[in-house]
Amino acid sequence: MLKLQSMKKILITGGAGFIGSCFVRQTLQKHPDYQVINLDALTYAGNLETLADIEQNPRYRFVQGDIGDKNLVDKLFAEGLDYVINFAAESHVDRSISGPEIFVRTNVLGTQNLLEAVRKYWLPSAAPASLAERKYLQVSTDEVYGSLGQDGYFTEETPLQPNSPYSASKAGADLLVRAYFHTFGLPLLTTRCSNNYGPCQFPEKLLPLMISQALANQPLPVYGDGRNVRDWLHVSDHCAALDLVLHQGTPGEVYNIGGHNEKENIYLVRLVLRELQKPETLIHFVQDRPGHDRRYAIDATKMSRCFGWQPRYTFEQGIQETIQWYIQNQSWVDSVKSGAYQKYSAKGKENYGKL
Ligand code: NAD
Ligand code: TDX
Repeated sequence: MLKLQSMKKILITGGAGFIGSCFVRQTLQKHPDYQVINLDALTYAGNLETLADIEQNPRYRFVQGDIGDKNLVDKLFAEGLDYVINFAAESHVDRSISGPEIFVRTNVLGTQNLLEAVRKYWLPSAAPASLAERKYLQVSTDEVYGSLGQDGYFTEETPLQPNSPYSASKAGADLLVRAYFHTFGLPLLTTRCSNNYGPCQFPEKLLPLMISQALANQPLPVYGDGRNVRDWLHVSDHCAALDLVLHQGTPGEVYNIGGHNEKENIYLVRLVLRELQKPETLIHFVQDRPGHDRRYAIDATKMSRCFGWQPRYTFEQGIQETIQWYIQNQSWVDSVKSGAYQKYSAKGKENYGKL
């Protein structure tokens, strides 16, 4: 077993969220020679209960804090980081419509703060060889491309045409990554993924919300005509793709990640009701989301061409497993909805004090 000092260090921001927590767990399993630092502000969407099983792992450390906090981010970079992967974000489109400001602060300015630290700590001292071994990966979304008509796919060359404050803030961050690569020659990568599903997703997003409502025999609110299309990918397939890009990707490049599982929302909602043996009378068509993108579909051929990546989950298997997970983990859903998980934050604060 390697000593902690000789291990590689990876900073995972937003590691207490839905996708970040999956990536934290995957990294600890897949890279026994890595130390993981999870920097997360524990907003309403961050939940350490999700990571309770690994909190005693000596290769794992949690730091509660904001990616926009210059002093804190500087301290972490000063410890010597080999990899940084940025999941930290405000991630819900509806919240960006009711309150855009925090989206700009976290998603744009927070990312810029991380990029400044990369510039400050990785550029001046780094010999070209060590710079080449270091990587920063910005986890972005297909929503930056805007909306598709009935046909076609988003490729990495599709122009950015974000339509919501959320997607505009993610696009802003993507453009900063692009600019910091071109201007400063930093080892920066960007991925853009389609809609994720799987365990531990906050129950404001379509699938966990619909499961939770159906289990409680409450109305399932479907926006507009329910025929908007999303391209679904299991969270563990997304994380496996991110690990490949982080280690084998070419700096300056963008990689699209998607599952080729285009489904209308109403199809997914009916599937949930069938699996749970609940009546379709629970479906309530409600007022549409303002600026609601009609269709997303990702062309992920670059990922398979460059790295041989393919999703492991079929849509059917992944959705069934996910529905079962929510049935068996209703206490997790109740806990994050009620905010009871905040008790775990106290531990994080102690950790932060130890910096
Ligand atoms: P999430 O909302 O579940 O988690 C976000 C995490 O970031 C939370 O733990 C939260 O506490 C933390 N956070 C928020 N603001 C912070 C700040 N200022 N400093 C530090 N931590 C902060 O989001 P998610 O669904 O896991 O998404 C993760 C990333 O992946 C986001 O960048 C999102 O844009 C991107 N993405 C998500 C999807 C999806 O379908 N969920 C698809 C493509 C890309
Ligand atoms: O109550 C609802 N009713 C409904 O019809 C909710 C919450 C959503 N919807 C619709 C809107 C979308 O067409 O379902 C679809 C999916 O909605 P969300 O789960 O809010 O996801 P989306 O807006 O597609 O964005 C997601 O995918 C890309 C994530 O939230 C983003 O973080 C990610 O970047």
